[in-house]
Amino acid sequence: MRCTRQRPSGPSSGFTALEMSLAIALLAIVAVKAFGALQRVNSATGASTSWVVVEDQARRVLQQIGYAVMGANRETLVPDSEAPLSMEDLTFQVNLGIQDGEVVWGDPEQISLDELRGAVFWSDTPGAAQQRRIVWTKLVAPFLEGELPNGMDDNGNGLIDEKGLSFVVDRNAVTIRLTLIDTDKDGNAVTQTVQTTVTCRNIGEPTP
Ligand SMILES: [Ca+2]
Ligand SMILES: [Ca+2]
Repeated sequence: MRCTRQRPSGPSSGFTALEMSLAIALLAIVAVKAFGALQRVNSATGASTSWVVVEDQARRVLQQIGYAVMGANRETLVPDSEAPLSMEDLTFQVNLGIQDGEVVWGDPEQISLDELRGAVFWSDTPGAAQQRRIVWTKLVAPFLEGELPNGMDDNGNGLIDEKGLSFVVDRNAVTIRLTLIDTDKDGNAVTQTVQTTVTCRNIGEPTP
């Protein structure tokens, strides 16, 4: 008796060309959707990261400026413009401690805005040959958030055309405003504005 092997038939006989085409098409659709979702997640993560970096830097720089101004002698603040005028540079001397019953004042220090570079600098002995200069940030916006260079107070804070860093002195208090701006990886602007008012702790004439 001769046995012959027959090819199985029915659903278990494997994929047909049509089924294979459908499967490939479905896989392609799933892959496209997954890639799109991944791109959206990456984009959101990038924007979030940029925002966090700018916010952290704005708060850190504001704190650095605040600490410096708190240690300054009110009488040494130059200039000392009051609202609606503001200034973007501040020169001062800080209290270094007591020696022989006398307050010892440090050399003049300056916090200044380099508008072209969008940078805030701290420096000591401004104008001297051996001046130290340290960059605190390079993300300063040309003007405070919401402000335009038009001779008007666009953002309603009582100041006219204030820059991305501004100081306003009111008796012993100094209000510091700062707007940082950067772009995320998609080219969208990321802006953070912070503000604080600190009081100069030291009143009185510095040592000449
Ligand atoms: Ca304003
Ligand atoms: Ca304006």
